[in-house]
Amino acid sequence: MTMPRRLLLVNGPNLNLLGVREPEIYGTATLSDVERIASDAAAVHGFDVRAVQSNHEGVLIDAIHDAREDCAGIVINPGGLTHTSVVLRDALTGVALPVAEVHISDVSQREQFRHFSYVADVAAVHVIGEGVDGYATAVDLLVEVIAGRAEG
Ligand code: DHK
Repeated sequence: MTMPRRLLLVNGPNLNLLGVREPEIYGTATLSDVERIASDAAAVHGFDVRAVQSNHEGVLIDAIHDAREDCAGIVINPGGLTHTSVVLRDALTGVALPVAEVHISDVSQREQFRHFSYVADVAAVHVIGEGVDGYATAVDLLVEVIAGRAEG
């Protein structure tokens, strides 16, 4: 099968509130802005993006499972599930697609409970603390990983 030229973009709980939520931490860009940033970055590489945001863990897991059908990789900001969710991690390992983990804020400089990520060692790419532009960086780096794996 030829490699699908599509990425799944996953944003977890509370990221629908981007733009109004703690702007001093997350900035003023909205979720729509984030999805456009990722789509524009992907388009440069000839990829499109399917975006999902949910406040419900199971919806995110179903979207990750569905990505097996038609996506070459996953860009994910799991929000607070980063620090709590074994099942989200298991979904990512289960589909075995390359993963880029994104955090808008620099979680290493915040509360101790944000320092641990269940996704970190599953992800091939980590972009942390670059604001919403980090989504474009994550797309660029993930496409490199995908291309490298396609070459074998
Ligand atoms: C977003 C969240 O919602 C938090 O729960 C994480 C992450 C950090 C971010 O920086 O994008 O701790």
